[in-house]
Amino acid sequence: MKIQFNTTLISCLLLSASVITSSAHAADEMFSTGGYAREMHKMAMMKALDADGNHMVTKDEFDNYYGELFDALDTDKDGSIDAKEWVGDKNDQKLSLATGGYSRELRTMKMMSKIDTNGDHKVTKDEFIAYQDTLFKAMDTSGDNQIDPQEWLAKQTGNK
Ligand SMILES: [Ca+2]
Ligand SMILES: [Ca+2]
Ligand SMILES: [Ca+2]
Repeated sequence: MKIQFNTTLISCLLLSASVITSSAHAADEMFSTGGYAREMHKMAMMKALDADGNHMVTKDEFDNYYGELFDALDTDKDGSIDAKEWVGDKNDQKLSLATGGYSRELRTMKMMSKIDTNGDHKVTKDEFIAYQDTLFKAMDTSGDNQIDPQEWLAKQTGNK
């Protein structure tokens, strides 16, 4: 009986360890392109999201920013971003809300397919916000619902 209990306990521990490992792996390898992660983790992007300029990005600031970014990408305002809207004009991909580097790395088909979770070649606001929500949680390593500069610059979400 005692042995069985220990075995159960060990398999529980192993299971939780593998869950942690696979989510870290997901964040690192599957979550974004390396170029996207590199541009996202720059201070200039933190400044773009930190609306009140207090050097912390709260969940509200994050959500507001990505709500506005979605609206900027959904140029025909039909509630979803199709491939044409996503990529934009090749010669003018810069979003006024973001840095040029970030705009360029976001507006790739590779990033679109990562965010288009049901694969219908349209990114709805729900898909967009769900992706950003996962990103926020990955960046907020302390779990206090805001991202400080140290967390922002951390090399964790594929930022190699
Ligand atoms: Ca702030
Ligand atoms: Ca649209
Ligand atoms: Ca979709």
